[in-house]
Amino acid sequence: MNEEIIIAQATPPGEGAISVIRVSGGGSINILDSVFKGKVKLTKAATHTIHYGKIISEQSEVIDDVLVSVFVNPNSYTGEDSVEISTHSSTIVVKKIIELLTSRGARLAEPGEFTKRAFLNGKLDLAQAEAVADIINARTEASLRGARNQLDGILSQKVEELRASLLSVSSLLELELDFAEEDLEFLSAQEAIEKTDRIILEIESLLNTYSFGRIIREGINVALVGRPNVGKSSLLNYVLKESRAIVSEIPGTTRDIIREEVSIDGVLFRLFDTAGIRLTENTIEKEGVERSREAVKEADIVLFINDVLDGYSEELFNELINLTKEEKVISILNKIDLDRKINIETDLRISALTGEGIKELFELLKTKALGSKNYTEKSAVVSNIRHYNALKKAKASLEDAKSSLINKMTGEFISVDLRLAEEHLGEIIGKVTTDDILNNIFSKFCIGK
Ligand SMILES: Nc1nc2c(ncn2[C@@H]2O[C@H](COP(=O)(O)OP(=O)(O)OP(=O)(O)O)[C@@H](O)[C@H]2O)c(=O)[nH]1
Ligand SMILES: [Mg+2]
Repeated sequence: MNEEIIIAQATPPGEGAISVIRVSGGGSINILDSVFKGKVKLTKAATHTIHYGKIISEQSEVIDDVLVSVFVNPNSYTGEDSVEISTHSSTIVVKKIIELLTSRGARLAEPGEFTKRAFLNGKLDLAQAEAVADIINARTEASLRGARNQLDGILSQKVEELRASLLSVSSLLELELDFAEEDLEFLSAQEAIEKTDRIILEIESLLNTYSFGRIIREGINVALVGRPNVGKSSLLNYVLKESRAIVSEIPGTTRDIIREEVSIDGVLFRLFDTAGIRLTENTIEKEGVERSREAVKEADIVLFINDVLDGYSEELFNELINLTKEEKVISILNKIDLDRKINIETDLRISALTGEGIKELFELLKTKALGSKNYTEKSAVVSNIRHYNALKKAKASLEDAKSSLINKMTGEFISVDLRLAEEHLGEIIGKVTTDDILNNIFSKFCIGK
């Protein structure tokens, strides 16, 4: 148990109805008690009870009327004795209470330190601790659901299962090593290869969830590109249901990238309206066109917009597929309200004026983004690059182990690789960590979490 008492404001700074100050660590209830005047002594209070009282300064002044929630270890978020003080939301009140308690031995918490302690005290594993940050950052219902699953331990459970299967193979192999002289066979090489293969396949299917998981967690970047005047900004405005970008009949209206977010069926799409791509002598427009090209390179999906007036630009399409993968490009014919009979092949025909075809565009965006796979609420999904990399390393170690088995190498070789694979899996849930990994993860949290 960590005996240092940490303190931080858990609510955002600024004015509001209530601010919450969090204090955690052995002795935190005592130090609060020493400045608290209420009906009961907090040190005598049962866990999970709330107490009304006043916080009294060193000069015996009332700083504020507060409600104190008491959590007695191990039944708290951090697993330690903790209190949460709800004050009137005033920057001064919060500052004075924090100063008072730091003068009595608490110290300011680092970002994510409460959650880090929850992890170190075994309340959460590492993947679950990361899910806490994901919940805070979730912008859509789907990303919230994904983070919830991870906090509920669905990914962790899957990783534990993989580790357990791995352990069963390696312990049988170790036995094999121990009794090598006695000609006892606990696991035939063939069986070991099959078991290893099965684990590799399971890791692979977990790895395959990453593109889905990442998009659910982070959203997807969509660039709207095309020749000038084809209706890129009009499409952006239609989707946002507001007149966000300037639209005009003059080609070259948009110069800068306009970035807006929209959530479609719970998935976050980040739309980038860009300058129409053409040869131009105008330095400002030229810079805009350069930015359009950059946007194409960075996009997960490129909406290549053409219109019925100018027709399809084969030349620009070729330029785009030099900048990005062809499968990322969706070609669109806009302004079909002007000519419904026109004979031009594109993935979609729309009108940014009337909204025709926009529903189909959303559908296509969703399938393109998420793939056809539909992971259920209960399936383990990888959404974090750290987990993805650890799984990839585990898979590589298992493949090494497998080829050692095939090549009839001695047991030690195989055991080393199996142990490595197990460690890589352990990194995901924090069975194996380093200070670097922990600092990297928790420093991205906010203070007070
Ligand atoms: N009839 C019709 N007109 C459209 C449609 N979409 C856009 N327009 C018109 O086409 C013109 C150009 O539209 P913008 O949205 O500014 O085109 P853009 O692609 O953003 O143009 P730049 O920013 O100059 O590259 C405007 O006059 C729009 O009103 C459509 O679906 N149907
Ligand atoms: Mg525009």
